[in-house]
Amino acid sequence: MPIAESELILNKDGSIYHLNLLPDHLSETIITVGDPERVPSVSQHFDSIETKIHKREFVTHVGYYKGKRITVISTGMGTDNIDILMNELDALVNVDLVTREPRPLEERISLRIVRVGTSGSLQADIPVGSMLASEHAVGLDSLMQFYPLVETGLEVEVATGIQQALQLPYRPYCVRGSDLLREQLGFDMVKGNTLTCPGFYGPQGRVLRLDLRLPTLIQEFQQFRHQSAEGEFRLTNFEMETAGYYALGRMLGHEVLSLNAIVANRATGEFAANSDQVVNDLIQKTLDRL
Ligand code: R1P
Ligand code: URA
Repeated sequence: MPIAESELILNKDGSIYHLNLLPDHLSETIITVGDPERVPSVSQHFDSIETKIHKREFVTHVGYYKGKRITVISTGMGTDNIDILMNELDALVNVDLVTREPRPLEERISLRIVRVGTSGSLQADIPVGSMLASEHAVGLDSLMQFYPLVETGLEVEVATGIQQALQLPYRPYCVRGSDLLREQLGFDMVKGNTLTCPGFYGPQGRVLRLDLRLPTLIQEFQQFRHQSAEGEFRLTNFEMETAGYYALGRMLGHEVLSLNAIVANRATGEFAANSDQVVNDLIQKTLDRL
């Protein structure tokens, strides 16, 4: 059955609705960033830029880095945007946009998607300036209320433990990212478990003028531990997209890794004076290892 025009929306030139891209614009390896202004910070390293396209917060540059074709796309902030990004990227490679039919299983393509983002450390021993590769992500957002994500026993245990510690009215979701990509790109980085939050302030325990429902939120996150045969699990850092990437990547069959430049430390109260440098170093390292 072809997918209806209202469900898979294409622009007049045949490109996909929000990303504004055609299948030819995608390389197998895609770098994603939150900030649209970070896209040129990546593509400035390219040998040549083939295409520049933008719509809303989705800015895309396609080019070559040391002979390898790379697509870099900005997503804006939050897992609601990651829902759009991942579904549209997948449709570009795994749906025939002319017949509107999903491709048969044997023709499905698995993309390699690497998020290069900023993040706040939760632990004093992960200082600003660190680079962190997310092994697991825990989603405090509501995206997975709408998809049948299958979690492992450990993932369910961790998510249930966090729900209890924070007295949350719902269970978060927990997903492991690509070990393959982490070993390739993040082998010398801090291995972390990332909390994906549906906001920057209250959901990450920041108090400006509003009190928090749970005043000890930050301490609960910092002190949370789960023991299993795989060892001790602790939460390491805050951001706003990784769990959405990992969950949708698992369900759609793509390899996904989140790399984090630690620009804030919530245990010590520091913000990196050289945050742009930290991000640029992470971009350079990622490009060189892809
Ligand atoms: C908040 O400042 C934003 O920074 C982090 C968070 O995930 C959120 O999107 O990532 P980016 O720097 O990639 O946007
Ligand atoms: N991004 C976040 O979401 N939180 C931080 O503390 C820093 C960057």
